[in-house]
This record gives sequence, structure tokens and C-alpha cells, in this order.
Amino acid sequence: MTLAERALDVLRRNDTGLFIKPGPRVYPFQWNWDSALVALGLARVDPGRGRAEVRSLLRGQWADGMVPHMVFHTPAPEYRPGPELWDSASCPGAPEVPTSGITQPPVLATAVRALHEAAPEPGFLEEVLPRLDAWHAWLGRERSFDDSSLVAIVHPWESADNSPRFDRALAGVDVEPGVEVERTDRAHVDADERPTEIDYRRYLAIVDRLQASGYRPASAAESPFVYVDLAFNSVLAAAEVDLAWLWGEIGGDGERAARAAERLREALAACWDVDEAVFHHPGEDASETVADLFPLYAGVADGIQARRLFDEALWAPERYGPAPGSPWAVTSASKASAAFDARRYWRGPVWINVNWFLIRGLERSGLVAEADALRGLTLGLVERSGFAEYYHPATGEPLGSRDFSWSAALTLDLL
Ligand code: 9WN
Repeated sequence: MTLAERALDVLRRNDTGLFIKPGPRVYPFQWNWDSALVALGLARVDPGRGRAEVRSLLRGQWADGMVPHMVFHTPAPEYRPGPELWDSASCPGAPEVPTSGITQPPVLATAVRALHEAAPEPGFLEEVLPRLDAWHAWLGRERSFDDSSLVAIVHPWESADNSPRFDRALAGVDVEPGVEVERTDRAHVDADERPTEIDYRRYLAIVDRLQASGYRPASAAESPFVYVDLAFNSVLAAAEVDLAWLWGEIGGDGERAARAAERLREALAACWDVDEAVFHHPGEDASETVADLFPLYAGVADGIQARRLFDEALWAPERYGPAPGSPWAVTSASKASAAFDARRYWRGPVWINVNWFLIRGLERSGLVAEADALRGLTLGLVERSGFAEYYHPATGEPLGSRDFSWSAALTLDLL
């Protein structure tokens, strides 16, 4: 089988009929940005199935616009925490299908654009654009945090959960001693590739506290965990650009999306650090994770900044790039960071979705040869090690789940 045939085969095997699971065993439910990235890859080979994925995710949308991070279409007692933890039925505005009460990076509008550009279906944009707009508007409304226009996340599960960039905010979350935590994840994946016990307890403690307000704290600042994530905001900025463009396709009102895109992009551009050659919150240290590179994907780096970010960070052997003895890039944390861990997820390993966002960002910044180099490296990795959830940067060893859907779907897009 060719690489493309193998990728499609993974998606077909992970297809439950209702939605495509992120991976065959570890992740039996529908996850938000997994399904969006899957739909984006399917735009290349089967746009009809891609649109069905968008529709199934939107079945989980709440009345206030939020599209949740997990949708529990069917029971799967082998994964914890499942619907019993979230108890969405007891929350006002929750949909009929059980879901989680938090969200995830909003890639969906970008996927809808890819599907539309591949093969427009009459009526599809009219059906989904108002719902995407409601979700993005909810983020701007409920998750505004300071005067910067950037939005906050209220749980690490809303982004790359185990990333060291969340460590400081997470350390402030109190956990009750002695509470038993059921870790179904470690039945399938080695413990040294997954979050630690104490971090898992903190994840559950945040859910517990958010639940008291039906997952709608009076403001993001009221949440036990709050973080302004540049990766999440860069995804949102690009999605607002795509949504405004999509509204233009049907002569609709893309004003809110266009204005939000402009404000987010301005705020991200203001995060440039001329000394470090990466983006981070002004007044704070760089996170030393790939979030510092993500504004590239939002297209906010000028020519000089993009060049420096590539040479001095993304491709620099001592930071995120290929190095002698560690040829696989981009590492999810900088190799120069004290928190770097080559095996533990989001703390060092290479991810196909991270590379995909950065390849798009390099293209957007006019660094086409550099984008090609990263594309070549990424395809070389899946060719060699299969469609893993993440990979060891030194050996290329597949880690986490195997036959991982977004790795397969994004391979189709990269090809
Ligand atoms: C918790 C499904 C999801 C991804 C997340 C990734 C991981 C879940 C977990 O798996 O999160 O939501 O069990 O750790 O961090 O990005 O969407 O692939």
C-alpha cells in the first residue's frame, strides 16, 4: 500500500460510523480538534465523509455556542473520565448528547474551508457557518481575560494538556489527598509517556470546581486554572480569517469574524520578542514550548521575524530543530528547556499536528523552501514509524497511541 492508502486505511478503521475516533484503543470518544483535523485531511480524498465529521461534532454544540472538547455519542466504559464525570445533562444549555463542559482549539472553521475549497456542497455553509460563528463569538465573550483581545483557556485539556507551559498555573490547583484516580490511559500506553499522577489529580480537581457553575465561571479569571495560550489563540485567529472568508462565499455577514481576526492578530504580533526570536506574553519569559512558534500559523510574523524564528528557534539544533543525535523535529518543548522530556507527551516528543501548523505558518510567511524541508522530514517520520500519536525526537520511535487519526489525516493533506 502507498502511504496515502495506509493513511486512509487508518481513518476507515477508526471510523465508528458516527464519528472517527482519535485512536483505536486509547481514545474511544469524539474529540473536537481531532475531528476537525480529520475532516481537513478528508477534504483531500473524501469531502462527503469530512462533512459528516463536522456535523457529528456540531451535534455536541451547547446553546451558548460552545463546541465541547469531547462528545460521548456512545458509551465506552474503557475510557475514564467519560460522561459520568462531566454530567452535562445537569447543566443548562447542554445538548441532548452527553459532552464535556470545556472546549478545545477551534480548528473547525479551517476544516470547513478546506472542505468547501475541495468540493462545495450546496447548503452546507448556510448550515454550519452560523454555528461556527456562535462558537467563536462565545470564545470572545466568555473567555476574554485582559485588555489584549486574546482569550484564555480554563483547563489544560483545552489545549496541549501536559505541556510544561501550564505547569506554573497548574501548580496552584489544590488537590484533595487520598482521592483515587482511575487511569485507563495507562492500560494502553506506558506511564512514562503520559501525565503524572499529581497532574491527573489536578485535571480532575479543576473539572470538579468548574462543575459547580455548570462549567461557566462568571469570568475566566474566576476559574481555578487560567492561561492565555498562544497556540490556542493562533488557531483561533486563523479560524476567524477562514470564517470571514467563508461568509464571503455566501454573501453573509462576516464582519464579527473579520474584526476578531484583526484584533487577535494584532495582539499576537505584539508578543514578538526581538532577543529570543519567538513570541510570548510581553513581560513574561518565553514558555520554551512550541506555543512560542505558533503565531507563525496566524500569519503575524513579518519577513525578518519569520526568518529569525526559523533559523534561531524552529530549526535551531539546540532548541526545536533537527540536531546531530536527535534528527526528528519539531520538538514540542525546546531541548534547551529544563522541562524537556523526550518521551512524555507534549513535553518534548514530535507531533504531526504541530508540524502541520508550522508548515502552514512557514508557507504563510513566504518561507516555502523551509516549509518543504519540514514537510519532507514529517513525511519521512510517518513513512518510517507509522501514524503514531507522537514520536521520540532522537530515535523516531512511535509513542502513545498507534494508528492515530490526525497523524493519518494530516499526512493526506501534506502529501
Ligand atoms: C484528554 C485525543 C486527545 C487530544 C488532546 C490530547 C489527549 C486527552 C487525554 O488526547 O487528551 O482530553 O486522554 O489525555 O492531549 O490534544 O485531543 O486525541
